[in-house]
Amino acid sequence: ENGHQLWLRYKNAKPVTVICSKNSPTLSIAKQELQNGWQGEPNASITLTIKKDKALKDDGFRLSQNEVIAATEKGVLYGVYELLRRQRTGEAITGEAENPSYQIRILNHWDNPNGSVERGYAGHSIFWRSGPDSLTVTQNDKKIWTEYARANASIGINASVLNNVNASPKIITPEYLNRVKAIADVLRPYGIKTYLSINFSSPAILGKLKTSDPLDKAVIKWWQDKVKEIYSYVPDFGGFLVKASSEGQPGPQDFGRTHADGANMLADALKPYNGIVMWRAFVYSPNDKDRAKQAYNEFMPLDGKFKDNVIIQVKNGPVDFQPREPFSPLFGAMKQTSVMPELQVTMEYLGHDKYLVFLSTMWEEVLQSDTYQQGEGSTVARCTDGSIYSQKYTAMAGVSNVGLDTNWCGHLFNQANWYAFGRLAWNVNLKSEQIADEWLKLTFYGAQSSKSGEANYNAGWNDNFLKPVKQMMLDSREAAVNFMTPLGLHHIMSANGHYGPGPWWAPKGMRADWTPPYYHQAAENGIGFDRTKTGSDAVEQYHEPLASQFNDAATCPEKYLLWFHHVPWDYKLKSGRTLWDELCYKYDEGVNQVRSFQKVWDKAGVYVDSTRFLEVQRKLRIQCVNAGLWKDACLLYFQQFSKMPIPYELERPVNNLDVMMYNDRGDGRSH
Ligand code: BDP
Repeated sequence: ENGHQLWLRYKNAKPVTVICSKNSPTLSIAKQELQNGWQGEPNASITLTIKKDKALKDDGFRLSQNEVIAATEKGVLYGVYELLRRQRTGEAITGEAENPSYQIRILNHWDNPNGSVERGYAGHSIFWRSGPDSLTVTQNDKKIWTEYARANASIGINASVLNNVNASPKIITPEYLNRVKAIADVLRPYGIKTYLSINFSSPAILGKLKTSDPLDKAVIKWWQDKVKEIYSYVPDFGGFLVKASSEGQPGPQDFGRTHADGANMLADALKPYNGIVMWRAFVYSPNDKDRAKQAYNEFMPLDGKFKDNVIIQVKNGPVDFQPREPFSPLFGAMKQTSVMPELQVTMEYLGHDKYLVFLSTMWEEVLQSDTYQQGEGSTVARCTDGSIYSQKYTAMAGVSNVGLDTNWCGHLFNQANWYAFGRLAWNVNLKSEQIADEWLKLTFYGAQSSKSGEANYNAGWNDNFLKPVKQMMLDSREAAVNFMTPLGLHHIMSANGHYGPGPWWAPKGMRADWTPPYYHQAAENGIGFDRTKTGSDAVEQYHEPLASQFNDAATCPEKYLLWFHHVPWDYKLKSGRTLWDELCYKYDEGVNQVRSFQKVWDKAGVYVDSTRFLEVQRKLRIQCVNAGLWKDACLLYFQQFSKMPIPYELERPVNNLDVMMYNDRGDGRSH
């Protein structure tokens, strides 16, 4: 047991006959999956039917005990995976039509051509590697790509961007396109379309043109030719993901043009092939007073100016994938432009491969946030899935956490985040409780109990296992918020590693908006970023009643308090405690929560095979040590400003501030 099988553990399958009048690579996969994983009546027969059905969208399906009906082959495949999933989890098989919430359910791989993965914590890239024969496609490559494709298809993911948004221009040169083609050929039968991130300066760098100005005729022609060339390798190529004029990446602004000029030029080149542009709104410049406002300020004036095959890809929060942020105010505000959420599956700011954090609850919180943009109920989900605004394309992106590690994701429980992303992109209204339940039942299906030594086909279903472990997953994100960034604090991680605590980190000459003190603003008069009307006025970017609610410390949800307000240390919170005391309580609670997860896991261990059990146990220990460091670092550092005692009923810090600061070498790994 090494976790490599993910949630697809086909143990103890029963014989089944599959009837399907058509044949194709996709349908063969569907048949094979049924034969390998059937858990229904032994010797039953099941029919795969492709037919038009008004209630079914392209990828949708309808299930019964012995039939999968869909309008397309892909739909059949999704139906088969759903049927097999239900057989293993024991969920009822009902005849309702099931359709995906978003048309494009896409993973963004931040993989570099040399095989490294930006913010990847699970080993090297599955697509790229360094070395002399780095572009040779091996049997091993194909094997891992097939397994990857299958895992994605099983949860409805139908698109992948194969390279980093900080894109190397060479990705669209012929030698790399050969490999892209090889990957696309493996992904295709699983219903997955291939996309690439491009570098906006490619015309100058690769084509040796004088400029990459999107309005320059030669540049336009260069991209048209390049797109044509790409489609000759990958006839169903999906399109481009673009990070432009952001964090040092080239973009249209280098030439005095707008994001719309840049995006539309590429969109026009892709249009004849039905390709699309996913243009990222992750932009901010060093000099602005409030980084959180900038994407909105730059993009709102462009609303309505984008072509219909452009989607603006917006990170869930206005700053950057923090453990907790309010939703980005761009959701719902851009009314004449297609917008898609970008979630981060890889745990850049949430403990890498070391912490157990089930991200589904965080995404659910964002997706179900009400923007009020079209009255009550205008949730982020409804503003992006086509329910409120008509979008030609709807999509949801997740920054992938997959690498060459045997268990794919570094931490076994990080697999649950990959799973949750796929499930939410398929059904944006699923509850995290349901997703955790499914994942546990599937991931521990047939697990060998270290107590009885037997493979227990009900391991995941045993209430002694399922209930507490599920609760641990559901509590895990709030625990991380508590011991890292409670009450609306954000971006106080150490330097570039974004892992351990670093509220002090501010080297001379560093861009202020890359340092924690910019965000926490701790001083003798209090702590927090003033984004009220008298501060940076970021509240104004939200629709009423949110703008007023966030603007007033008394009505601002406490979980966002220090996001929107600079509050005196003795400010009274709803609990009756002062802000300082509450902060101490939150950090302490976070540590205690992780301690309690250790107990939950140790107790549940008897139902799990020992390898996976021990691995998670080890990681929980690391998380505990780290949670303690977070608490001690933040409390002792902030105490220099609050000058108030840590409430005496709480455990005292056990690490000294000067030692922690000394040990922080900026890579976030020093602890
Ligand atoms: C930040 C990451 C950086 C990414 C950037 C992005 O630290 O590595 O390149 O986001 O999303 O969170 O472009």
